[in-house]
Amino acid sequence: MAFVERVFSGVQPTGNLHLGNYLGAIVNFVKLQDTHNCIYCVVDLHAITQPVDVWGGPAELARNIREVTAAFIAAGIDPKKHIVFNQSQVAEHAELAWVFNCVARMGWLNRMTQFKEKAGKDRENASVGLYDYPVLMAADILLYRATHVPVGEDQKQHLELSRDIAQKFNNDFGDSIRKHGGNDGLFFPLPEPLITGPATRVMSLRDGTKKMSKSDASDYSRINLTDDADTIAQKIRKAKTDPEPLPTEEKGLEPRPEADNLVGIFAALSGRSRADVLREFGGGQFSSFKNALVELCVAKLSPIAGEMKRLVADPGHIDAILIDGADRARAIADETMKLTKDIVGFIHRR
Ligand code: AQP
Repeated sequence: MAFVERVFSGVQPTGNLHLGNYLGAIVNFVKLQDTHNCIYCVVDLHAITQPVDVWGGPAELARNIREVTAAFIAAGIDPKKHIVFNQSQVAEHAELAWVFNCVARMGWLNRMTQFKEKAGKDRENASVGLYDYPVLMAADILLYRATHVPVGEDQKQHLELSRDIAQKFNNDFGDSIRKHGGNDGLFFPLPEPLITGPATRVMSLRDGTKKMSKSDASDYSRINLTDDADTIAQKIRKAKTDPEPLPTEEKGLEPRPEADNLVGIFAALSGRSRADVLREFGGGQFSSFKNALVELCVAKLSPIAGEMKRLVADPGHIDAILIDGADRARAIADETMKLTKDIVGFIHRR
């Protein structure tokens, strides 16, 4: 029996929400609302896996949770038709993560490149939560038995781990799953990553070989969703390029990561292909292309920034949206958790 299609994805409230988060994830969240039931989560339990100075402490965390929620809504996510909530309000995320901790293997987690990058050289000092991050992510998705997960390219490996965990759980408990009437011995679906669009990996404006990232020390490396028009213009004008004119064909972008990145951003924001963008700007200087990119970025992002500002000015309204979303998410999560307990053999109140 096939699983009912359901979309789940999350964004961490760690500040500096940027164009990469928007083009790699949020734009696709918005599109999927037309075809799927969607659950979009502000993953605050993930945020605290980093040192406190990275996520900013309690007041900053609450502010960032509301800001990500505002970005979802300002970008076009409808919290009435779909579900928008913050992770820590649904305790089953942590509960299922514990079960999955006992399914996932150390060897699988040891291969996760994000942990290696984020822990850096001082691995002994990284939190256990940072190491366990991908297991919690598997729980986030599978708690809703989600079948599709829109993410940026950097999350591909974690999605593969979620599939491995789902598969091992289904294998380990196959007989019990059948006994409890589950889907021909399949309880959890193997979630599919949706890594789509021309900007699945937006790069830093200062270094075309590095991902645009919230935690980059230089604010000039990224365009934040809250940047005003002047700041966007300054950042794009200062963005690193090379001395050559833009190529006329896509192939010419291959050895030029900064040019490729800017053309990719233009393509994604305008809904055109890279080839089409190069047909218009190829052979020309970066300065005129950058002027057009500034205009496009400001036209697309300013209304979102304005709406975010309006929404965060009313925290009570945002909190009510999150509480309502959490109530609806919990109803689904509770059902999955009860069935999981039956399958594993835990005694519980029905
Ligand atoms: N540069 C990017 N290009 C395309 N997609 C991106 N995403 C992140 N950066 C890019 C996608 O945005 C979604 C939310 O990301 P996240 O908040 O969960 O965390 P992250 O991937 O750790 O984001 P950052 O900005 O890169 O933060 P730091 O600096 O902490 O590493 C995800 O779908 C992600 O793929």
